[in-house]
Amino acid sequence: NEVMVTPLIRTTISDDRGDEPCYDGYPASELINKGYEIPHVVGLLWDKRLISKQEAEIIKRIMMLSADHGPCVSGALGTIIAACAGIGMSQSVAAGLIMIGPRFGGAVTDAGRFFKYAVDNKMTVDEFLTYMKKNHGPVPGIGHRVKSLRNPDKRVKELVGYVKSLPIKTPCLDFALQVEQVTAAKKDNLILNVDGTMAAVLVDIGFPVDSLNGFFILSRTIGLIGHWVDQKRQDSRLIRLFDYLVNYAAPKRREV
Ligand code: Q5B
Repeated sequence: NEVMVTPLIRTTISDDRGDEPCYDGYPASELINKGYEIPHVVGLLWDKRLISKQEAEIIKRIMMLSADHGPCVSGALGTIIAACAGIGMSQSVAAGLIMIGPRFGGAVTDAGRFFKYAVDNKMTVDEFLTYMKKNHGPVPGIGHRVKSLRNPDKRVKELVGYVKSLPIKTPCLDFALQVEQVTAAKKDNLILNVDGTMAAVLVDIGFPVDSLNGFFILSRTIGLIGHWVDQKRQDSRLIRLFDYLVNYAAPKRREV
């Protein structure tokens, strides 16, 4: 007797029931043997689309440029502190990943969403900035703690230069660069940052807005794993902040 069961979940991206996984219908071994690369797998699993060679090259460059940004950024610091506390790899990497949010690394989705909104609605830069100020606050994808007009972000210049050398239309990137002209003139660290650049480029090559933070998360995971292995290799010891790094603003000890 056949028993009919209502499926618990529905998937539309992959199938593991044969002798190997198929990503959006493409067997993994065929992808490997026909010269496809990791960005193609990203395209299939995140956007159900076998992306072109040109798009794959753009994604590869985005991943390489954003894989790590040193030990001082929120994500790496979270992973390093956890590693030094003796925490295992997956939890330490998760501690770093949890830092990815609206201010650090996780502004890609919203940057893409809002740049696209502006382009779709044919907004001028001034209209866009007024709209953002009134409705949402700081523009995602704009601003950096240490990079500025005086200390430009080479990653951004590199990606913009490469994408602009290709025969593709880049309305979001063009708009984001126009926004930067206005914001950076007001304050010199309000440049188009790595999140904003990735976002604009990825929207221009058709990736869905909701997938965009995934590009930072995926790439930066490479770096976070590196930081964990690095601390482990050095047999690093527990980190405890020195008192002089803290502004103790709590009331002095008093009687109850
Ligand atoms: N203001 C990133 O801010 C940062 C403004 C703005 C209008 C803005 C800030 C921000 C949007 C989120 C974003 C991704 C927090 C950054 C990344 C990866 C990384 C990291 C690394 C890597 C820096 C001071 C004054 C205030 C603000 C105004 C600032 N941003 N106004 N639009 N976007 N950006 N995040 O310098 O009048 O004084 O009150 O939130 O895109 O995460 O390497 O570090 O690879 O790991 O700390 O590159 O820009 O200054 O926040 O104190 O603001 O500027 O309103 O104005 P800051 P804040 P006022 S890339």
